[in-house]
Amino acid sequence: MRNELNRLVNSVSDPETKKAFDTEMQSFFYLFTRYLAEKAQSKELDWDRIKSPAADQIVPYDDLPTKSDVHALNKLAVLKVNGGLGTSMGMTGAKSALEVKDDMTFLDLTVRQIEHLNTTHRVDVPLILMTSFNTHEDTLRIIKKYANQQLRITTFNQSRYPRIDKETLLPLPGSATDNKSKWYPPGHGDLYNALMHSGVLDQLLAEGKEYLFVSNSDNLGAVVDQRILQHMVDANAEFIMEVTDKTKADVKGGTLIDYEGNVQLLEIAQVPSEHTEEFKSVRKFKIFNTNNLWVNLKALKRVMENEGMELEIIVNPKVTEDGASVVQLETAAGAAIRHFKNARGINVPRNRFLPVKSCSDLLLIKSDIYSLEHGQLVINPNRMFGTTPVIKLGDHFKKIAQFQKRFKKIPKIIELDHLTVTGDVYFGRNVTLRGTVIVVANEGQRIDIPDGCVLENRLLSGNLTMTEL
Ligand code: UPG
Repeated sequence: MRNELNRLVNSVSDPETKKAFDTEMQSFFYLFTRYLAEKAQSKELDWDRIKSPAADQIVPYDDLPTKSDVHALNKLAVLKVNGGLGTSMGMTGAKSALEVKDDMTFLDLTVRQIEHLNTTHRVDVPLILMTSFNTHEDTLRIIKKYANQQLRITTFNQSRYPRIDKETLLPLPGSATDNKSKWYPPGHGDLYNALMHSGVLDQLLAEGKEYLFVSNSDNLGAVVDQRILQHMVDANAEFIMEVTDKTKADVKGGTLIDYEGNVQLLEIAQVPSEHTEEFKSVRKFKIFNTNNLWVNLKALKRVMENEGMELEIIVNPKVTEDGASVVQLETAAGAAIRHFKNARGINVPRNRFLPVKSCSDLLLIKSDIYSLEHGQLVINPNRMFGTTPVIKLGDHFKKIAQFQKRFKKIPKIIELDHLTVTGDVYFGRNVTLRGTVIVVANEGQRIDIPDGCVLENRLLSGNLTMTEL
């Protein structure tokens, strides 16, 4: 592996690019050797030793101070991890470039949220975007239009690591400029390395920034919360992870656990297959990581310089477009929790976690259940119930292109409790769905819901018979 990596580095001629690439490959090599060592030791989590975190390790949101000092905001920067593609929704570009509401993308909404924060409090919180080689261009295209505005937006690229052949354990690319499909961004845990190597960490510290609020670019609920920031300052907590009560919808992601007295992150990708159902249930694991993280920047610099940010390796097996079986070694940002002093979880209300992981999530966010206020999603006051409807769109709606084709217009769902749609179904314009609606087109059949149709407590099945529920 080392020789192969040297060969990749030597394929670069520009000295500066070569140096940066060499650093990147060294970090990759370090991760790879750790992976080999763990593999050799068959180091695995002992499932029976996993416990829920102790009550004093998770602070309830209601216990946080209600008064906050605006000065702390001047020491804050906001960062969105934005290196991932929307592949699970069939997208080939950056997920954050998807239009989610009122013709605005995730990124546009984030910009509005921070502009509002800055004007309301007369502060200067900058927005930082971590991109990857996959998302950089999309991101620059969107933020270009904010170039002449007051909000400062900084972008930096995360690492690009070579995919590894599953059999030979050698890197897939033959040169530094080899095809995109032979490389991968190594997870959002790469944030800390990339912040340091890009010089952005030093730049923030030089500007007097002390706190960094990190979140997923697909979580529109992740707005700056002054109560959490104030708690961070008061408790001198170097790292905070916002967790929320786990629901059955929370399957793709991670939870906080107590493992031999240490609080640490457990991602679904680390769970042995025989325990995945247990992980998905809400019995053993009662909280979920929102990936809204608050990091003390001085402490981060200390950890990076003194001990290095070693994070649990997540092994992600994949098959490339050319059919090659590869392995990707990734890390998750929340795993950094064990490196910091006074680190803790805060159990936050659900409105701080509105992830868009599927087209079912997208339908909800685009619908009349939510409206926008300064880039923030707020539940429509006309919604009678405190909860949002459960939406289950079948495989025909999995990819974004299909979703857009199958909904000529997003239906009105303000009075909906539950929607299940399976099979080849198309929705016309101005459709209203109320109560529980189930639409099932059987194999070989197609259902077209006509324009203006109102479905209330209806089961609509293959032969278009309507049954009252
Ligand atoms: N991302 C990067 N670089 C990468 C991979 C992802 O910036 O190499 C970004 C991505 O753009 C997105 C965010 O990270 O904004 C989340 O990525 P994703 O791969 O969708 O992670 P999840 O499976 O959603 O899991 C994360 C946390 C998990 C948490 C969950 C909450 O790992 O612990 O429960 O987010 O949604």
